Amino acid sequence: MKNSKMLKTYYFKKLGSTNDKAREIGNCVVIAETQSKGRGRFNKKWESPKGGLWMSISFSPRIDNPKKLTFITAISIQKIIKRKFGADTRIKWPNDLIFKEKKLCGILTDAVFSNKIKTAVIGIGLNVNNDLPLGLRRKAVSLKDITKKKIGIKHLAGSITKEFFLQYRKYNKKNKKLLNDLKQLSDTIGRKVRVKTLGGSHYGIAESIDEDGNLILKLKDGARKKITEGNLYY
Ligand code: BT5
Repeated sequence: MKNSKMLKTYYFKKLGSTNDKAREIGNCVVIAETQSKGRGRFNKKWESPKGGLWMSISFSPRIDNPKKLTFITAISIQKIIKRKFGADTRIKWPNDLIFKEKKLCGILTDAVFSNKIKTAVIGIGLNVNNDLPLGLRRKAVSLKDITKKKIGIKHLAGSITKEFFLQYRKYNKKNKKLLNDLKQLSDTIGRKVRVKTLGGSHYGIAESIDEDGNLILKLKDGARKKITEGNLYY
């Protein structure tokens, strides 16, 4: 499945999580007005009030690394936001789109593995016309805040899906190009960061992203540490 035109889009008023529904239906796009169990990585809560874009794309990719599907999605949304609204967003490793230090969009790629990925579900949480809960206002932002305009959600979702498949085809066999483009748009490379992983916290300079999409941290003593996943704090 490579063509967005082949995917049917399903709209719901309310769901637990669009990722779960998209996995259940398969080969589709699912959009919900609100989610009661919207989730981020490590089962963190994703706030999904009315007015935001909460969507998932489910398909069988040829790319067998979920991180890379997340990167392609982030690059696609970055491009759409630049093209439509003139706003420059940057990509915070591994799955956020940031505007002026605030989180505009988060991506959660769930993959069902065999020895290659069988099905991937790419969940996109993009703050559009929605208000943000008080607790998030210092660190999150919406397109409404940026553009001062109300934005058509369905149309935006269509543009994102189309752009995603365009970029997916472009990067399908071009790993180097994907990582180079990602680095160009990276908000993370060069920054002093703290990474909280299951194994503990690590401090260092985010030096690079390796060919598998891992973050390479340069530690105080000059040694390199490969970070496969974790929460990043600047
Ligand atoms: C993410 O996780 O950023 C991935 C979010 C993916 C959400 C989409 S919505 C459609 C689909 N269906 C789902 O159930 N999920 C996907 P992570 O990097 O772990 O970030 C989670 C953190 O982001 C939370 O702990 C909060 O601090 C913050 N957060 C929660 N809701 C937010 C929001 N609406 N806008 C900005 N930040 C938010």
